[in-house]
Order: sequence, then C-alpha cells, then structure tokens
Amino acid sequence: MPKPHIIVIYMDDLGYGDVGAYGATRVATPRIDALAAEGVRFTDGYATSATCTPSRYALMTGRYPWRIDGAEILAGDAALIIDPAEVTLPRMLSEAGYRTGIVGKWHLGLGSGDAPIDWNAQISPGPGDVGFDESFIMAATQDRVPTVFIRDGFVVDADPNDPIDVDYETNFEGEPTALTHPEMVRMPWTHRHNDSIVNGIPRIGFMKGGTAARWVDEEIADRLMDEAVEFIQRDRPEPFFLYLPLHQPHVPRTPHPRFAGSTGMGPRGDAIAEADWCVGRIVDALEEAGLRDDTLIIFTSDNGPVLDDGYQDGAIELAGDHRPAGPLRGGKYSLFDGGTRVPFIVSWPGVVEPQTSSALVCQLDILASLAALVGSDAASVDGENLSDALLGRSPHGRRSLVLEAMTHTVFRAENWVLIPPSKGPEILAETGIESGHSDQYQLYDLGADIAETRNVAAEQPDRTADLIARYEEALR
Ligand code: NG6
Ligand code: CA
Repeated sequence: MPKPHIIVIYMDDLGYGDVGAYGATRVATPRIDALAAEGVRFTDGYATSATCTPSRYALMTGRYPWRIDGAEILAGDAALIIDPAEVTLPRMLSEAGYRTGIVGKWHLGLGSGDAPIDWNAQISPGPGDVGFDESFIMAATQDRVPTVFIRDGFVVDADPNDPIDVDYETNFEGEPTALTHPEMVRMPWTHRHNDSIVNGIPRIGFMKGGTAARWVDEEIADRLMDEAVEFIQRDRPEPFFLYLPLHQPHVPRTPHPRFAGSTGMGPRGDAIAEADWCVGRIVDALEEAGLRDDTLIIFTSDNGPVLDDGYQDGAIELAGDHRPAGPLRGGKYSLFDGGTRVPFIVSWPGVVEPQTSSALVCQLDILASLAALVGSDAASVDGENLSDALLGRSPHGRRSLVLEAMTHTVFRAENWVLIPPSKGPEILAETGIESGHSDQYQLYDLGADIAETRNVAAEQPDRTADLIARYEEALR
C-alpha cells in the first residue's frame, strides 16, 4: 500500500453531540458528516483528557499525560512540555519520509523554560524541535496572550519598533485591562478573562506591543485555512502529514461575520458552522489537487464541550435543546464521559469502508497505529497499534483505557467505567459542569447506561474490586 498523505483535524472543545453525524440537529455540519458517511465513525473514540494540553501531549507523544509533571492547561508563555528527544507523531512520520507541518493551535509550551520567552527573537524549542518541518501556530489558545501567529519560530509581522512583551503575573504600566477599562470590552467576561484587552476581547495574561502582529479574531479561520491549503497543494515529491489543530469552538468564539447568525445558537453554534466550512475547504483543496483518494483524514476533538468557559456570549441562553455532549454526562473538565468521549472519524476513500464502529479507540493510539501503517518501528509508550480498527478492518479496539480530567484518572474497560474517589465540588463553579468527583467509587455500565445515571459499584463489589485491580495495574 503506498503511503497516504495524512491530515489530523483536531477541534478544540467540540463535544460528542456537536456535529450532525453524532446527532446534532440545530447546527448543520454537512462537510464533517460527509467524512463520517464515507469513513469510519467511531462511537467510542476518546481524547485522553478532558482538557486541552494533556490531550494534545498524548496525541503528539503516544504517552499518557498523567505520566509526566506539567501536562496541565498551560499559560501562553509556558515552556515546551515535550522532551525534544522523545518519539513524537511528527518525528516518526518525518523519519518515515513525510513532509510534516502544523497549522493551528499548539498549546504545548514554547522555549526551554530557562529564561522567559523573548517574543521578538527566534522562539525555540517549539514544534520545529519535536518533528515538524514547518509550523504556523498560535502559542496557546485565543483567550491567552500573546495573540499573534508564529511561523517557524518567529512572530508573524513582528515590528522591532513595537516589541512584544508578555507577562502572566503583572500588567505593564498604563496598559488597559478589562478591570481598569471595562468600556473597551465588547465581549464581557464571566470568569478569569479580565487581563489585557485585544480587539475588544479581554484575555488571560498581559501583553504589550506587537500591534501589527496581533491577529483579527474573526479572520483566524480564513488565515489558518489559507496556510493549510497552501501546504496541501504545494508540489513536492514526498507524502505530507498535516496536523491541523483548529480553534473552534473554544472561547472566545469569534466566527467570521459570514457565519454569524447562521445557527441561532449564537457564537458557539456559529463557530461550529465555521469549523464545518474549514473541513470543507480542506477536502475541496485535496480534491482540486487530485489527492483526495490518497489522503487519510482523522477528525476528532481535544476534549468535551463547555458552554460558559469565561465569556458572556449567549452559549447557555441560546443552546435550547442542543446537547453539546449528546447523551453523555458531564463535559470539558469532567471525569464523566462527556469530558473525553468525542467525535472521532477516519476517512480514506477507496480504502476505508464506510461504517460505524464501536471499537474503543483513543488519540493516544494514533502514533502507534500510523507507525504501523507507514512501516515505522517507532515505539509508543502507552499507545496501541489499532490500525485495523482505525481503518475499519477490525471491530476490536483497546480492552481498556485510562482517562484523565484535571489530573484525576478514570478507568474504562470494555463497557465499564470506574471513577475512583476524588476530592472536589460536584458541580464546577465556573462552568456549571458536573465534575464526577465523589468520595465513593463509581461504576457505570456504559453499554446499558450511556448517561452514567446509575452507580452500580455497591451492587457489584466483585466487579468493582476486579476493575480497581486492573486500574491500578494500568497506572504502573
Ligand atoms: C481554563 C480557563 C478556560 C480555558 C481553559 C483552557 C479559567 C477559569 N478557565 O483554565 O477559560 O481557557 O483553561 O481550555 O481560567 S483548553 O481547552 O485549552 O484546555
Ligand atoms: Ca480544548
């Protein structure tokens, strides 16, 4: 089999119920649905974690994020958490002859951590040191400074006469914040996002300078797509790997005006519509280049959904009967399945037979699975080679999986999920999401009770004990 081009489209906070192929009706996602209809639509596909940085770490390294210190939501000026000596997905593919590129949200840290990042010079280490030949990234998320794009280690449109300074603790003298200048804010914050104001949107962290380099929020999608399409359509002899971590529907949700109002669900719904357009633009670009049948696309999301994640944008008020996590309990940050079970689609026309699969698969397994596909012997610490399941040739996935939310872990085995006791509020104050914290073991039968409504741990002590033993073994 010739090596396919590979594109991983990685959404940010897109929930299990947020796309048509997984049951959404109020937002139309025809282009994502088409990928699902012509590929494998996984019902039991997981991110490793209920937040962004740890899930991304696992996708890149094939290693459980809770094995290392620091795989937690990172500030925009945090140091790189991937060891440049580690096996990574892009390095494995690069060594197998691929041209590798990332366009989109990084959020795995930049720089060595020995000194604060100088945003006005080359920023290193970063994507280029973990296997990407080319990179066009935002450092963290749209809600964090610096609000600039970085190409191959250099801030795009940097101006030496207007240097960029970033600080996550102290503001720069005279710079407006949402607290000192609320009249400058066009998207009010609900929690935390009250530091520097960029484009009328208050962010996390303080930033000064770099006026010409600052992105226009409503144009991020178009900009990323232009970069991605250029990468795809460039003439080159070797196959390519494009990692495309998109920014929707993470806060602040700023869809281009051409999507505004398209769903009646406000910016969150409209951002999903915009994301669907992005997927369409990628597929169209492949078709125009005559590459569609030679390209394996994996579409998934880094964690479950959240409505109010820090801004007042109508997400709660306008959701109506839309259920962003579908039938699942909880959402982003949660130990319940809504935190980590996400849309997961694999499409490769002519090779992958259209089907729905209930194989248990995780983004952790993508490295080992693609390694097998391209003939690499790179080892993955925690990932399994599930290439047959991913390509729809086998109904069998993992037997078990450790999932993580805010550093607490959960054990999924067959259709059972064991949530060990952990301390914390039952409802997360900021987001209103059910955390899954309890002082008791929880055991749910996802086969019969996908919504995790009935804790059967007390009724099934033997099974609970058996799963605790397997869980403890898996943590080793
Ligand atoms: C949280 C932020 C949230 C979001 C999240 C990162 C607060 C109170 N909340 O800490 O707004 O930025 O981090 O999301 O600060 S993620 O998808 O990148 O993990
Ligand atoms: Ca996320």
